[in-house]
Amino acid sequence: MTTVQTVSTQPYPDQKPGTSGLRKKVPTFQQPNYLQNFIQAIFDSLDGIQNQTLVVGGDGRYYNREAIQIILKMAAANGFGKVLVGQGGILSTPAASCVIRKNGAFGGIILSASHNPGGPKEDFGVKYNVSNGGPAPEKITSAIFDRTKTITEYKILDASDVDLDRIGSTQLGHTTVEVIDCVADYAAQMETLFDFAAIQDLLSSGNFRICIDSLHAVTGPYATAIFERRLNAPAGTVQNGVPLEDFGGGHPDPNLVYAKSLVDVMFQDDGPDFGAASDGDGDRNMVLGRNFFVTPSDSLAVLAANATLVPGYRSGLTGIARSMPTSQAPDRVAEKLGIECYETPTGWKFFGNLLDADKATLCGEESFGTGSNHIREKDGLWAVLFWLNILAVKKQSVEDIVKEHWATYGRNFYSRHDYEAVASGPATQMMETLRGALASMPGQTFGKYEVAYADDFSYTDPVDGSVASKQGIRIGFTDGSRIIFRLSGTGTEGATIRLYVERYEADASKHDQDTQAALADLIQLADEIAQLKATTGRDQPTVIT
Ligand code: VG1
Ligand code: CO
Repeated sequence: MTTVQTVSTQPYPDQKPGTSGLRKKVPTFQQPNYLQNFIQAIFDSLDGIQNQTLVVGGDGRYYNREAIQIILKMAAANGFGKVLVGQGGILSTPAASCVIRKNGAFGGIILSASHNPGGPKEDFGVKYNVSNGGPAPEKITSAIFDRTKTITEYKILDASDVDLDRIGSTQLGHTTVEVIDCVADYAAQMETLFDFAAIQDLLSSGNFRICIDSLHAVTGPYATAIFERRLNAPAGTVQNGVPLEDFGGGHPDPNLVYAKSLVDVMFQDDGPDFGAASDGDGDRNMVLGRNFFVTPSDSLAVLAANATLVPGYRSGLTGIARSMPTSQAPDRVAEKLGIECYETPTGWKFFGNLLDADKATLCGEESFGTGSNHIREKDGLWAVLFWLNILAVKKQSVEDIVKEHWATYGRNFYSRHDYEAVASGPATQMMETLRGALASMPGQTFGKYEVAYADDFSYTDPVDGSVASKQGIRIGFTDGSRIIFRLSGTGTEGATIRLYVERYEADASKHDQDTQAALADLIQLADEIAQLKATTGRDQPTVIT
């Protein structure tokens, strides 16, 4: 017998979703009813869930399985007709988006804190995706937050746990729970977009080696199935391919600092020709050539410029979209192609309307996120396959492709500096002080730089007219250079300040400079303007990319 229990509860004040869902330390989520409150708040904020289908899965981090059992029983008690859950509780973020779309689901709950570390004392997260497969827009996340502040009870089925490891259906009350292969739908979709035969030829040609690093996070099973099994890459191509609850103690964040295991393989003279890493939930990618790092902003620009070489994009792009702090390299490609390049706030949720309205085909963020209209999330392995498809057609090295791109379009030198886990008070104060100084900045000169505009970025969605304000402080100079300051909306400890710096260089003879050297005066200027070092008490950023 299974009965619906109605349990009384009290609101928690801190359940406001950030850039991508609610992220907190595991012990916070383990407080009595903490997860239950948030899940019930999600269900209460949605209209018409009765008999609908819900998709559930996560990146396999610590607390994933316990959370899924709770969510399944709550989904059943709240009247969903069917719940699709990835085997072992696993679904990468892009795979979840794919499964939601393919099955016409009402929405999905993805359990992940993405690039944040996992483990009993580390991070956990919950995000809700809507029926287009994409992150819930702000209208919904605000409604969820409002609901968490007034919640008094939640509903849960009194039933035994579902076996998450066995593929097949079970009944939870009136709800069918179907455990599905977590890779199949996703891998099948990739085959429709890319020329697998050409990539397979490249990988078996004997003179092209790749290394895929899953950083012990969710892409392990996906990468192994796609690269080693379908594309016949040698066993061992995927390293750190077994998802671990604590990601082996590392940050599952594909950048030059945290993906050191990949960097070590790629930055040597006889290293592989192509390398890539992905993050905790599989939506990010870092692409490397031998001894060569591809900036995510450049990666988006290169994919856009070469899109018609790839079957899924043969007929061209309707437009490109990038987040505001992403470099303007994609804008140059859009200009040449005669298409629009949209500039949105940070966070994938802002791309959803543009993709649904077919205003953009490719989207990207400087934070190693790239994706397209095939789903409504960024997609790490999709970007890797896109690169491999281009490499299979062009038969050039990664480095040559990027350098040729710079020679054609000019180079946008670009870097992001993160000051992680700094004190919240001073960081917020720093942003306030900057905000106060913006009005007087235009026209001022700093060394050779003259300020053309200075504002706090505000975005009006061209499809539904919704407005997002206070999305990052931008100081733009007359030569097109930019300095941007934002506070992260995904951290769980203190504040994280992000500084983004960009400078355009048309002269190809200057494209080989080291990025930090090429940006040194702007970085120095950013410190003078914002007093970053004084505010944070640090003389170095935590991470430079
Ligand atoms: C960061 C990135 C942003 C990305 C977000 C979620 O947000 O900057 O571009 O969309 O993480 O990505 P923030 O607010 O910390 O700067 V993921 O891969 O964590 O879902
Ligand atoms: Co992620």
